[in-house]
Amino acid sequence: MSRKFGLAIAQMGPVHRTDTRMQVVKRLLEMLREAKSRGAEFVVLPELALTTFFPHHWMEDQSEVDRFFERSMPNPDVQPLFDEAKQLGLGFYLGYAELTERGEHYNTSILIDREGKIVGRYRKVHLPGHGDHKPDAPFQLLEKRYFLVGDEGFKVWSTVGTKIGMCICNDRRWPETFRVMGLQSAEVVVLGYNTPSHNIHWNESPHLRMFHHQLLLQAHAHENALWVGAAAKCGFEDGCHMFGGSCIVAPTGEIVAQASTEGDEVITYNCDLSLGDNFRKHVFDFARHRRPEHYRLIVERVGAGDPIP
Ligand code: CDT
Repeated sequence: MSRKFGLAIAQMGPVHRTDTRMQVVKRLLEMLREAKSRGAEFVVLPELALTTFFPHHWMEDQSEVDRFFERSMPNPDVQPLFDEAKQLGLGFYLGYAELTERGEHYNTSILIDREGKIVGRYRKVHLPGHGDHKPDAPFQLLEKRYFLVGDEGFKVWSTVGTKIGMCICNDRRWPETFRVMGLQSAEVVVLGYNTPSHNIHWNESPHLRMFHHQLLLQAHAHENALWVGAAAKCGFEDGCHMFGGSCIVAPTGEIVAQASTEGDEVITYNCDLSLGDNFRKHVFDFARHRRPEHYRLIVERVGAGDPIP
């Protein structure tokens, strides 16, 4: 029997350095309303949705860095988002920079139920890029400088009528991210991302960047028999072009909805949560077919080493 879940992705065009949180939230409110009018029950917003993707720039003054972080959530700037979503009966995923009471900095996402309550938090585990200054690069990727590695792992929550897990951007490139959530019976995994169209390390065609994004999401969705919803922040932002390609991927591995612009754009799909059942019962029945005794190296080694004898 089919089980329907109205999933929406609210892709964002660029945020400008001079934009206030209130201006950004106004854009998000419009997209929440559009998502609702198209039958959505849950909306995915991007990574670091409230600000520019500031790790593209080197900053030495910590107070300048901290201006991109939220000290509490919800806070007065973001409260209208929580109020409107509750009013519309929508759950949502929001990515933002979190500064804790203990002064720790994380790249964080939260899961909000249809009553406007925060039910889950995820702190990004795979921080891409570098921590050192690369003044000659056209832009930088300083997540290792500005954020700590997330300390709460990959979790799955029973909420908004499904079992839903979260990750953030670079996490989508790692099979472990999705398998850990697949092993917690996730039916949906949602994420936000900011991905530059250009590679600062070697010459790579922009089309390959999009190809890898899609290839990985499609593979992880299928091999874990779950739905994936991915929301970009994209376009030219603060001197860096980031690709769009926000999408919804079915457990079959098919992209069923995809954004066509690099601006604010809502895409929706009425997902059948039971679509993964056949895969879970047969080809990807983990309990019957997985052989963890042969996967020990995955947790025993971090980097690649010599072949085992
Ligand atoms: N935000 C983020 O994690 N971006 C990285 C850029 C890496 S460049 C391939 C990403 O994996 O999309």
